[in-house]
Amino acid sequence: MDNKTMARLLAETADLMEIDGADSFRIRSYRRAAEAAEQTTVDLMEAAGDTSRLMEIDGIGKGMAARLQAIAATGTLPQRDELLAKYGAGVLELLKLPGMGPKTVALLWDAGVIGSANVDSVGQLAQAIEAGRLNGLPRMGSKQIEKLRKGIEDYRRSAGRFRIDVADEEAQRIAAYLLQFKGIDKVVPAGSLRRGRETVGDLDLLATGPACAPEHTQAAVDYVAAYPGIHDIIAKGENKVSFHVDQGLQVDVRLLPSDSYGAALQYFTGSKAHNVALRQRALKMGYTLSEWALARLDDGSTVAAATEEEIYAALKMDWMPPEMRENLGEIDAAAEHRLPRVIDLSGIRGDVHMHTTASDGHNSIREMAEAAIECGYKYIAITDHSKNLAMTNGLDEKRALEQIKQVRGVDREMEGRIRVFTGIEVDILADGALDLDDEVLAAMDVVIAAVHTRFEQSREEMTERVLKAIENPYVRILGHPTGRLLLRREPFALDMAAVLKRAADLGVAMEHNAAPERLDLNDHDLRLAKEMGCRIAMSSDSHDCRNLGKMGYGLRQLRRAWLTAEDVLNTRSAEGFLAGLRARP
Ligand code: DGT
Ligand code: CA
Ligand code: CA
Repeated sequence: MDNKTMARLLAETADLMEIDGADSFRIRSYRRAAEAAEQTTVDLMEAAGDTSRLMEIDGIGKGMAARLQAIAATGTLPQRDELLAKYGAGVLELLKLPGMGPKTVALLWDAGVIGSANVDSVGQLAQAIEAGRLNGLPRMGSKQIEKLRKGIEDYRRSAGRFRIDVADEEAQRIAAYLLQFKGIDKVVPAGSLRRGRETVGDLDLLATGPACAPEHTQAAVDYVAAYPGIHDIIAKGENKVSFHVDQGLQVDVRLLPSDSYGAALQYFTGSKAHNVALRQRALKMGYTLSEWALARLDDGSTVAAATEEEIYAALKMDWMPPEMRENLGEIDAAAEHRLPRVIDLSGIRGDVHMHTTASDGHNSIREMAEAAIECGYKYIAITDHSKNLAMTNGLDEKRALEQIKQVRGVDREMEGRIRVFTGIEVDILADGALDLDDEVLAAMDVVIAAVHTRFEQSREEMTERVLKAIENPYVRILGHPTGRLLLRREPFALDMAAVLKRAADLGVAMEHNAAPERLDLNDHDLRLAKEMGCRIAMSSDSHDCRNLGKMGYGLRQLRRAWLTAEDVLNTRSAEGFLAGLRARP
């Protein structure tokens, strides 16, 4: 253990004692000792056996010398462990948020915002902020709360996972840079990004080409390490460079010879669980599988290495899309040649959730229709917000009826180039009633019902609320069914199985909201929805015509759920789509 770590343990103990309301004199002696440990040139581990040597250090008395000796002997302090057990290890994470000191943590603790035994105190705080439970607490003005919210966002960006779109855009920038190097021919993402996971822990990029041949990689490695977006380099090896980019995302770039490229791609795509299961299968067949090759166990000769297809074929399996590689049954399915043909982007023929300038969108109905034609769509639905969402300028009954006329007008003017359906994203009120009269809903093609407020309701209340909403006979799609915002707002509590079951009975489709900050329903619940017999409608939820057509990240989630084109309503023709929605009363 180095001096810095010992200093940190003392400082953390001081913070925990302050949260606990300990005597300020004692807290100060810990803080002073922490500073002394940080500053001193004495190696504390080495000096730990000699109390008088420790006490010679300015700021360390007899008590603190004993604490340092305890740390040296055990790696921790009993005081620290006790307080961590009381307040939960997550409070140390909380303290890293900007503007968050021990006093504020104590305040949150006393108010019940954070609880013991919870390691995710930051998550608890984020939920409390979203639910408005910080409002009215002492010293918690709206500015302070906003600062905390922003701080959590930043913290998660730097310490945790990153949204798939953020990682993907970074991957594209790095790939464009690498491809400028002579001798790098191909750059592809591996890891969780290639599998299409909604968030990415770190970015794995594989590069190949003549410049990546073993023993000749130095120039290419140097080139990678000179990427202008690098914040700091973590490691630079013979064929690998790891670094952080400015926003905190870690990137691992590997340079690989083309003859083992397939094995590396397979290995680094993962998932770990898929690889473990695959390696077991290989062993049973007398092979060993590594990042270099599938090889024979007896003489080590290579069986397959250049492409993924060859490796899977040698294991007597069908190749499968990376999105399916989570060890959720795909290994057996591939061995028995019964993998489903998962949906691809070319199957999407329409987008049925979007906003215009009537509520909080940026473009007119006509502009959205023209943009959708550019995307190759055959139909769209215009679904602005309803009046309860005043900040979005949501439509009341009168405006909604006017908009129906406008949409029908644009639909006629399009002269069959595209169909434009009428619709609304009607707000589900706190008690499950809908925000617009039934007569208005009855006049529309696509009624999406969605929760936008009171996310903090109990699981029972929320389930009852959503179930009541879909009982309304005009509701045809349940929009972003969990209300989550990735890395920002947790899904609300909901008995998903009960909702899916009732929706399947009623013929209400589940939305997959493909906006990368939502991706709602998630892959797991999409799978469940299919099992329960629900239909799925994927939508962009565009507020801008430039976002139309961006359903790629959503599509990845559908593929992760093993959905086929038949499971998704907007793979159908305009008439087929309407016919697939719940029948009107
Ligand atoms: P992430 O980064 O947390 O979003 O998830 P991944 O899946 O990208 O994980 P990562 O970056 O740790 O590793 C990339 C891939 O490398 C992983 O999906 C499978 C492979 N891999 C890494 N470590 C191991 C391991 O210990 N055993 C096996 N079989 N494969 C591994
Ligand atoms: Ca990764
Ligand atoms: Ca990695």
